[in-house]
Amino acid sequence: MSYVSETLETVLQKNPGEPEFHQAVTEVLQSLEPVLEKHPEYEQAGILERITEPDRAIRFRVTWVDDAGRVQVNRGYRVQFNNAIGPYKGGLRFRPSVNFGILKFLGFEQVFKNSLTGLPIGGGKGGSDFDPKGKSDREVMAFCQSFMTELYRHIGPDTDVPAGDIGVGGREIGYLFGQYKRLRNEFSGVLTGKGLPYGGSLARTQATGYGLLYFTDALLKANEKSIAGKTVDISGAGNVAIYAAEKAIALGAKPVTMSDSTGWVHDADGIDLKAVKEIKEIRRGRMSEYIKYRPNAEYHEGRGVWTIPCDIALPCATQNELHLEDAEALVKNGCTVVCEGANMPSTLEATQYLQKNGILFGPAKAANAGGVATSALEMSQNSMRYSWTFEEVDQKLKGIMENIFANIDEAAKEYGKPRNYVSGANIAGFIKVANAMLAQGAV
Ligand code: NDP
Ligand code: 2IT
Repeated sequence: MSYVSETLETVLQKNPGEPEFHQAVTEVLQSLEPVLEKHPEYEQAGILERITEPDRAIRFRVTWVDDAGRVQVNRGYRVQFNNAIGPYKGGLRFRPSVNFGILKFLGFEQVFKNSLTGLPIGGGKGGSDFDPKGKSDREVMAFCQSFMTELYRHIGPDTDVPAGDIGVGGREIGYLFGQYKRLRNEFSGVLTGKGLPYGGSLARTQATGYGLLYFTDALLKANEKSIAGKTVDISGAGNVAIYAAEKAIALGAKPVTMSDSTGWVHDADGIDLKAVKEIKEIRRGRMSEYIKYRPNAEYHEGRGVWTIPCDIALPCATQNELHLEDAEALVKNGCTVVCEGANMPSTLEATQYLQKNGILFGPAKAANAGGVATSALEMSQNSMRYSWTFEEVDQKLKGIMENIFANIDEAAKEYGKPRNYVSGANIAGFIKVANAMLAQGAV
């Protein structure tokens, strides 16, 4: 049995009941066969066993009081996966479905994603099963303060720098930062995604979505295609989806779908982003309200975005939201490009089907790295006690995304898998971290 197969078997055995973690590790390790064959020193140093085991995983109780005066209890987590190339870095997710398996998959993916950015950041992820939906601002604040009252002892600007993810946006980061500052009596860049008046970076809000489009543009250009004039299916209606749609429109494409966890809209005339921002960013409402703004659009309960014919599909909601039958529908309807804005939105079967059918497939850890890359730029600005203009940050982001595409394209070719950007991303992301681990000895 090969080193890869042996390690994979052990990982699956040692981490029962964590299907998302199994899925992420399976995909990455399978891509690494040719690298491990060429570099036996990685096996000697136990790199695969180490890189699949988090450095540290913390779980704690979060107690807070709701508006009715009742004491509530949630679980808080932080998975510090790997800090070979920089402090742990990665978002916090607040969603009832959060558990160790999901955070381990996200933390594991983050290690390779952060490596691909070319910036000095390790990988981590955290969060809680707390649901911000339907909570008052005061309840969200009470929760965030209690969450940080435990988390603060494990993080720091040179140790671990959390940020947002599903359910964690500017409001939550503000409350978390305020409590950290109070507990440590320290004003530092311990979180990213901060508000502009207190150390946030211009363009961080837009970065994941914009970055996804810069990446997609680079991928299309390398394959003699362009974005202008294309029809785009987008899923989700959160931070990533909204700014993906905004940049797609700016580049001359037409997004025709968006969704939330209740339902989805199809607007054949092109999504009205002003309406979506008002519903989601200002009122924290539901996509069902979209048809009040656009009576000609359709709203459907459930899932169904991928049934709408498109040229480019951008899944931007959550893991495993694009199934095999969705992949089949996309191919049948003439879609030629899928780039992942969410983390691991395509199942393994869907990914394989899309690749086998000639779809240009941009995997999450490369395509959505613009968010964390801009978080790293926020850390740089905080360290310098300085801020760059929107244009400066946006230009750097664009350069980073173009570089990521060039590097994964190159790695895919070097290891005999041209245009297999899944392999390219896994290989290029892995090599930098593995070499840093080799250099630092058996730690
Ligand atoms: P938001 O909370 O801003 O938005 C999430 C969107 O996805 C909402 O529309 C939400 O619907 C929908 N959604 C969430 N879970 C589900 C589900 N189980 N089924 C259907 N729809 C769902 O999060 P983000 O936009 O920040 O994150 C979206 C994805 O992008 C995640 O996979 C995240 O890990 C990834 N990502 C985020 C980055 C960032 O910088 N924010 C960076 C890189 C990746 P509803 O309103 O009903 O909850
Ligand atoms: O999945 C991700 O890359 C994020 N949620 C962003 C992490 C960050 O530290 O900005």
